This record gives sequence, structure tokens and C-alpha cells, in this order.
Amino acid sequence: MSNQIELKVPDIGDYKDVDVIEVFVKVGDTVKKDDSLITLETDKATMEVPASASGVVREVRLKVGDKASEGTIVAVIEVVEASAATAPSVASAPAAAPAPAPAAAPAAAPAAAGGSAELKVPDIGDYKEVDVIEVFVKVGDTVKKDDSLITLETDKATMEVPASVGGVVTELRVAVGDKVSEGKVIAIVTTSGGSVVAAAPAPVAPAAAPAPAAAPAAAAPKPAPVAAPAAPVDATSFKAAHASPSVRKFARELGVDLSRVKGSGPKSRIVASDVQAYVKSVMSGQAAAPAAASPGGGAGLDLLPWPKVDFAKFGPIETKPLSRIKKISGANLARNWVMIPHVTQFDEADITEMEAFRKQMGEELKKQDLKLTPLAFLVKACVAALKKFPEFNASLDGDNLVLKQYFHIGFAADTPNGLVVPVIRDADKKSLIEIANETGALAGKARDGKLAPADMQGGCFSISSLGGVGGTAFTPIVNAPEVAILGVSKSSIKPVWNGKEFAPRLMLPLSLSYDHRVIDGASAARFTTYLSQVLGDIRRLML
Ligand code: CAO
Repeated sequence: MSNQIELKVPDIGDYKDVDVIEVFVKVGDTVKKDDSLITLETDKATMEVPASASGVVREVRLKVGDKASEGTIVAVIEVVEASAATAPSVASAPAAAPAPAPAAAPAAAPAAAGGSAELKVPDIGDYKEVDVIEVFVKVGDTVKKDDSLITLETDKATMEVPASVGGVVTELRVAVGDKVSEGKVIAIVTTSGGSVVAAAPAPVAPAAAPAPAAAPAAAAPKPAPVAAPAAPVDATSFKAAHASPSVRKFARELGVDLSRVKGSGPKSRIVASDVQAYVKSVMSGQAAAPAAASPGGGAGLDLLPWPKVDFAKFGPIETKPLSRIKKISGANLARNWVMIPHVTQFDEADITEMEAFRKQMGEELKKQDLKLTPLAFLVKACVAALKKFPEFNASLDGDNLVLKQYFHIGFAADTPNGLVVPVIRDADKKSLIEIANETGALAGKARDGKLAPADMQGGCFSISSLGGVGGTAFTPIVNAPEVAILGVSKSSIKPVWNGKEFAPRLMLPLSLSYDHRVIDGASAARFTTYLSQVLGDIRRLML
């Protein structure tokens, strides 16, 4: 029996509208369950979405550059063998189930019967008589739902008003220079039998398949509010810059501070080409590249352009592109290093007893195929210190400190493609053995490139352990929006004075980097002192 199945984006944590950067399949391909369909890229990681069932690809719904969220349909496949029932439900839904994708409404549906609709100015807060500064449509144009109709400009913000319903514009009731308030009719559109309002039906869908996505009722359009003027997206450069939301988004994506860009549009309005020209001038060294302002305010620095050197002039070279993880983590690390005033506090913990206990337990656990790692003790000790010093378990949010009442600990994991930071959730509620198992499993997933975005989210504090590699100390970079990170180097036997004599003790070097806007030096010294007490006498973990 043949059956069609929609292959969907599974649970990807809190991420929404994630970039599709690769598509591996095309119509006609045969895919096997777990074959990669697409790659998604967030600001933290990339992730391949596997097929949840095998079959022949009948439709590919995403292309490079699209955005996807949990439930987005990636492809429709035809399952030749009757295996549909065994496909995991997380990423697939049989064609007969209600599909969330827009589909053509049946001809008899009232919304699709055609008619006219008024497209109005939605709720724009307390603003009245707001200037219309751009009109994007004219009579005869076909607009789709969410297409921009006009731009409004208040003294605080500009906002684009989207169409609440699609159709053909038969009348335009506003012009540049008009003043409008909530409810003002911008345009009248005629909707024609659902062909504009609803998306095109899936070409390979069986004729009998129901079309569950109802088209919006053309007679009663409900305009969706757009950018709230009271809370502009880009508050730092908002007042200084006149630019449409799409230009501001473009600037944000390029990391451009709009207050530095000269506008060439009417009333010195900044248009996309101004942003491009500015970026070009920075790249060519004609303008100074600014560092972005720090989230807590503060001026950016004028930086010199990056030195351009023809390395081949000095000897043979090989050029290799950076891995995607390196590019993403590199941008995060650079931002964190520049924006966070870092200080690193160094200390040592006497882990002689801890290691003796770990080794003793190691023998017993080996029989059950379990391994207790130093990292597990570090996670537990950090939880104890975070409980005692809550400002370390916090994040800056403007002028507020958000104190977390949960204990999710991230740990840096070295992978062939670069650094990732998986997170152990609720480490306070887990035993040493559970933590050791989980770090081992997450580190394995990290090395295989199989970490899901959810595995790396929600961290409160990070540990970067280079103890298995070597070194005596280092200065880790705080993993924003966290406020501190513990670096751990290789332990070594040192002579320690016990009041009577030097005794050989196993000493673990600790390097705690912290955000000095949140944490004082004295607090940091108390934190590492407490941490070394806990690691020095792990019975304290039971307190
Ligand atoms: N001192 C001495 N030995 C240590 C140690 C320390 N501080 N920490 C770990 N070791 C030992 C372990 O006991 C283990 O030895 P045994 O097998 O004999 O028990 C060995 O070193 C290897 O440990 P490991 O590194 O595989 O395991 P781990 O649990 O300590 O660490 C992980 C796991 C994922 C943190 C690690 O594999 C890793 O990726 N570390 C690199 C992190 C990193 O790159 N940080 C830098 C970030 S900034 O660029």
C-alpha cells in the first residue's frame, strides 16, 4: 500500500525561524529513515534534520535561505512499503492527519468564495495621526497576507503595516504624507476564490486529501499589530536613525550600528543601499569599524581595519575554510570577549581525597561499566558554590540581574569541528554517577556532531576542563549571557605546608573568569575559596 507522509522539523528546543542552510534531497530521491534532509543553523549550532521514515521524495517544501521551526514540513514522501505506521511521530505525520501547512480551501468554504476586504491600520498603541512615509502598493497589485502595505513613522519608530489578508488591490485610500490612526482603511482588496488568500495546494497531495487550513475570512480581516512603537526592536540606534524595520533588520544582521550610517533617502532616511555602502567603506578601510555597544550601554570603540597581508609572499600557504561551528562560536567568543569586562581569579583545590575516593569508586563502578570522572565532581561542586553565591547563577538584563533558581551547568566539549557547550540540566537534582553518565553521553554526541540545539540551551554557568589535556592555568571567556565560567587545568602533586611539614598533595588549578559588571573581585575570591573547600572535602557536597 502506498501512503504519503510529511517529514517535519522535530523539537529543536526554543528555537524558531531557524535558517535552512543546506537541503540534501530533491523530488524523486529515495530516502531512508535517518537520512539527513536539511541542515538548520542557529546562532549556536548547526543541526541536520533526519528523515523519520523511508520513501520516495514527492515534494520538497524548503530551500536554502528559508526559515523553519518545529513542525515545519521539510518534504513529503511516498512510503512504498506499508511502514508508515511505524514511523516515529515526532517528525512525521500521516497525510490524513491535519497538516499545519496552508492548503487550498475547498471551493465551498465561505472564506474562499471571493469578496472584498478592507485592509486597515492595526493597533499602534497610543499613537494617533501618524505620518505615512512609504506606500508599497498600487491599484492592480496582488498582495499576499503579511506583505508590507505602508510604512508609518512616529517620533520614536517606523513600522511597516502588513496586509492582514491577500488579494488584488482595487482601491488605495492613503498616500505618502497622509496622517493615519488605528482603524484607518489603507486599501480595499478583492479576494478571488481563495487563490490568493490561501497558499497553493500541494501538487502531489491525493485528490481526496482534506484541506484543513482554513483561509482567513475575507469579510472580517483582523489586522495583526506590527512593531510596538513603545518598544522598538533596535532601541540603541532608533532615535538617531530613520530606517524601515527591514533596513534595521538588515543592519542588525550585518552588525551595523545605524547611528553611524548616513541616510540618502527623503528626510535623511537610511535605505538598504546606505547600509551596504557603509559596510563596503569599512571593509575597504575608508571608515572605521565600530565595535557594537555593550548591552549595558557604553560607547563602542573605533577599530582599525583588519590587516590585509599577502601571506604567500613570505612562504607557501594553504587556505582552509573555518568549520561552521568555528564560525558561529568564533563570533560569539569575539562578542563576549569585547563586551564583557573579564577578570580571571586563580586558585587551587586540594583534590587528594577526592581523587582517592574517585579511584576507589572507579574500581567498583567499572564492573557496572560506569565511569566517575573528575568533571562530575566539578559540576556538583559548582552547583554547591552557585547555591552559596547566587549572583554567579545570574544573567544581566539591561539594568536588572536575573537570578536563576535552577542549576543547569554547561561544559565545554572539544570536537573535531570546534568547541560546543552542552548543558546538564538540573545538576542539583542528579547524582555524581548520573552526571558522569550524562557528560559522557553529551560529549559523545558533541564529537559525532549530533547535539540538538536543546542540548546546548539554558545554561547558567559553564565549566571548561582542560585537565585531561594539560596546562597550569588559562583565562576562559565568559559564555554570555552567563556571568562566570570555571576553567580547570591539569592536577599535579605539589608540596603543601600543613603547619608542620611539606606534604605531597594533588592540587587542581582553577581559573574563574567573571563579568566584572556583576561580580566583584572579593566575591570571586570567596567563590573559588569555597569551591576549593568543597573539592578538598567532598563530604561538604552532602550539606
Ligand atoms: N587533572 C588531571 N587529570 C584529569 C583532569 C584534571 N583536571 N581532568 C580529567 N583528567 C583525566 C581524566 O581522569 C581522564 O583520565 P582517566 O581516563 O585515567 O580517568 C583523562 O584525563 C581524560 O579525561 P577526559 O578529558 O576525557 O574526560 P573529562 O570528563 O575530564 O572531560 C570533556 C570531558 C568533554 C570536558 C573533555 O573531553 C573535553 O572536551 N575537554 C576540552 C574542553 C575544552 O576544549 N575547553 C577549552 C574551551 S576554551 O577554548
